[in-house]
Amino acid sequence: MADAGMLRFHVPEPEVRPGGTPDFSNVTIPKAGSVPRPEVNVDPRTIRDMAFSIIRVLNRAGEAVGPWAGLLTDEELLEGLRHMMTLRSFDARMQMAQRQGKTSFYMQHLGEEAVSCAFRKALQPGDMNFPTYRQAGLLIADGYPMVAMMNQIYSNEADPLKGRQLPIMYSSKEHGFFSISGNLATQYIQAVGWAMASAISNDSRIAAAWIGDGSTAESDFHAALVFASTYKAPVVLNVVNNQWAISTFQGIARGGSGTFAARGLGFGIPSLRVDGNDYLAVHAVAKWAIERARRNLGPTLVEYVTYRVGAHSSSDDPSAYRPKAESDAWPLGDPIIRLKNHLIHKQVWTEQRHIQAEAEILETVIAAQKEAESHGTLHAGGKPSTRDMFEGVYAETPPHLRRQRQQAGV
Ligand SMILES: Cc1ncc(C[n+]2csc(CCOP(=O)(O)OP(=O)(O)O)c2C)c(N)n1
Ligand SMILES: [Mg+2]
Repeated sequence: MADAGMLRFHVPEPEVRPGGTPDFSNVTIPKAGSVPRPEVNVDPRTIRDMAFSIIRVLNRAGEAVGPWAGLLTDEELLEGLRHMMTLRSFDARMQMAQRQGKTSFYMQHLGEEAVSCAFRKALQPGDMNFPTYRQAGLLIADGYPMVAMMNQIYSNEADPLKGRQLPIMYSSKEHGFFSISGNLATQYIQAVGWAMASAISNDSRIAAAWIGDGSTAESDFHAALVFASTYKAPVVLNVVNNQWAISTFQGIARGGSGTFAARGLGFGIPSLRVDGNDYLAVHAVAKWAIERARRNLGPTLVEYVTYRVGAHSSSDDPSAYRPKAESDAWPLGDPIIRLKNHLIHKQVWTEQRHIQAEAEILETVIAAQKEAESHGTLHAGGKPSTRDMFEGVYAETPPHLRRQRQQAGV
């Protein structure tokens, strides 16, 4: 006991640093189709091992296999592919627009497109997401106009939020997309509260909470689990584990719990892990969890195992903290390529049609961008009125704001 009396604390270290060889050998990937699909009213105590596995549908050959397969038609899968391709194309154009000085800030979804695009298709109109900045696929897959998203990014005269939010922090009640909070994790407990309110008012709409791996370290996450489990709130508790929280690897927030899903077990919440780069698996698990919420069976925690291929945001340079080739080494592949290969395997898609679709989608995105830019960009063209700053916050403008508005002459 040489150390008696000398206390230490432990700081988890990532496996690899820049310059090192990427290593994901510690990520255990179960075979596609190998995880059973329990009934939605299963006793949570009997499926605790699901918090340590990964539900997968698409195998390496591009086949959909196992008990979670078979929920989507070819048309729905083709539509899903189009949504993911649209999001990727949108991201590329907006990232470029940021570099051109047309907006101050942008955040991409590269590699994570399946999570939000597939989840949206499992929801019903009226359900409410409490998203983070990494779920724009919820809007794209619900048909929210790209022009409106771009107007928000440019904070121009047609910005639905009138320049009052950081670019990419969209909001659309009609599309079930609650205003994004820049203060991470606050939306998690709000989602549980919204779900409880929906139940209190005998409504049928459920809520979906969203959080990143790093943000689960915030106390709001844990408070949300307390309320969700105690009151069996009709909510799906989503954790998107994309391995990174800016420059902090997921091991810091995960700490001693084996997985993020395992955090739910102490609360008696059924907790699943799913291959976040597998459109079919994400959709099937989302459907399962959403059905549980809708049938008053309580919350489900879902961890999406994925990888943030791009930089955290337009202000970040990942080469400072992780090997450049790390995303290539990620064992779950790319969500678009995997769905594309599946559809080619099913003979409803071809390489040629894919290339053609890429070009068509890019054209649509560019057309939307032209339209948005006709309403202004960060430094050029139309802007929201200064007056907007004073409106839409209070039902009745308080005297001190009225005075300030008069002083500003608007
Ligand atoms: C309460 C709070 N703390 C810190 C930040 C700064 N911040 C913004 S994004 C981010 C990383 C979040 O990582 P994660 O939750 O894994 O989500 P990801 O970006 O990977 O999707 C941090 C620390 C913040 N916005 N709010
Ligand atoms: Mg993260």
